[in-house]
Amino acid sequence: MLRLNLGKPAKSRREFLKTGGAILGAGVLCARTLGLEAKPELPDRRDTTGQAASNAADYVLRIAASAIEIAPQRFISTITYNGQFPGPLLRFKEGQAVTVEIHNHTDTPEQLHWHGQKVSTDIDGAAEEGTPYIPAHGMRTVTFTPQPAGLRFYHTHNRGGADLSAGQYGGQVGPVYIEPKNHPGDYDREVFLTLKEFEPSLSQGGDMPQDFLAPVAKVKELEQRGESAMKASLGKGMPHGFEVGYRYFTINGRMLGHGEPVRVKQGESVLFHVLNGSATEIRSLALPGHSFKVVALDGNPVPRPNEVPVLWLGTAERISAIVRMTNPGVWVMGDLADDDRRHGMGIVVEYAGHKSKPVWTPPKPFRWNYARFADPNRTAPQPDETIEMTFTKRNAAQHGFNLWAINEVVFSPASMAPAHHLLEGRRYRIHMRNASDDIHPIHLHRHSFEITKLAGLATSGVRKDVVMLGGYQELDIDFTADNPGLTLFHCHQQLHMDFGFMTLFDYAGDH
Ligand SMILES: [Cu+2]
Repeated sequence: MLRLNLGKPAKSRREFLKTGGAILGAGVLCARTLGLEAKPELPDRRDTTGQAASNAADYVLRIAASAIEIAPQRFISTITYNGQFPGPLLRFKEGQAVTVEIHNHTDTPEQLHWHGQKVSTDIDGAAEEGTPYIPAHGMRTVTFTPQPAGLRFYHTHNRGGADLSAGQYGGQVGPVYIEPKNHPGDYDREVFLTLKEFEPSLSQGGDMPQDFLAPVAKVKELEQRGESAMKASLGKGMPHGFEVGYRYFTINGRMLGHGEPVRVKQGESVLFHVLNGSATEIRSLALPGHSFKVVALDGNPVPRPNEVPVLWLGTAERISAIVRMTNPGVWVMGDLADDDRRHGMGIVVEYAGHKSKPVWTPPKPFRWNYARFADPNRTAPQPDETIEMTFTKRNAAQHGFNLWAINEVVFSPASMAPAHHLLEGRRYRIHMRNASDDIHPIHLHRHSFEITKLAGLATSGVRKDVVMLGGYQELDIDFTADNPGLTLFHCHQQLHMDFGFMTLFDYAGDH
């Protein structure tokens, strides 16, 4: 029996159970292991390990090595939050302060990053910004006001480097839902899905999907630059740099067919909150015979909700989408990559009264375009300043690992001087140019940004905190400098961020 702790005090315990029911139904972990059915109410501020939480904590998270059962009798040993995968769903209320106690039962100092939230550098969970570590075998209590509303998440911000048991390669990922003050309410219930691979290994050259993004406008100059650099390094006898592959694929910690299905009724509308919790992979998701009405990207409502046959999510991206259950049967909701789906990347959707072998049929080819959800009648305001960034790859330059540079600077813990200086209140545009053939899920900490130009086409109204930039393409994002303090900007692909793909902003007056 796994020992798990949910760490929710009595006052909001019932609420957690209510909302947690949705994920349990979707097969996060069975109620047996969570002990939820047996003990619906906790007697006091203790988590289920019997350890007392201090007075003020609304939630307790415990970082520790544990076993998770991804299929019957198939156990993964990894670092988790509270002994489960994903970590417990933390439900916050927009604008209502919350206190979280984070215990670190490992030998490694930890950073817990509140991804997608507008918090201070002291809370954010990035050593580069100066957030204090949660000491090994120690703890840290953080109090902050959750914002903005919507689907966020928490994850470790430790570096993995060449160590594929560290960083986000393990099980340190959990969803956060910040309830908006006013609910849209056009659905019957919510289901949270966290997509995650386990047992990573290195290979030379990968098979990442490259051709699903739209619009496509490869920039000749970037392509020539990237290809000549690659040719030069291969010509010197260098192999391709390392990529990461995985043995097991899961949704909510269970391989396809081995968890509880998502149980639905004909006619109901289910709001899926999908989180790509992968360290390195881009994921897709389709449900045969159904479409997804995308209502939010990275937790932020989109100006133009729109139906799509497939969801695509770069590392750390989130999509909230409503599915109308109008096609009774038993279906596989899964990744388009046959290999990954066969190794677990999917979950069964089962209509009430139907029992049969789950059916998978691939959707028609479909390209993912953020602008589909944009506001067609709005033009983004002009920025006060534009920051130019070019991303380059140095093939296999460090012990077989690719190094990554922003404007020719490879970020390293030894050289962390902020490269860009912000003035509070100004609107900045980052003009990003990708001189590599990889897709990069680009992330800005502590701020939301607006996509303002996609492959040469102006767009407006889509606000995110991670965006995929296609190979040899250009992309503009705008943000308002409204949260002073050091601010990290990086590719969220763990292998890229760990090997240089990072930079820091600071604000005038920070020092
Ligand atoms: Cu990248």
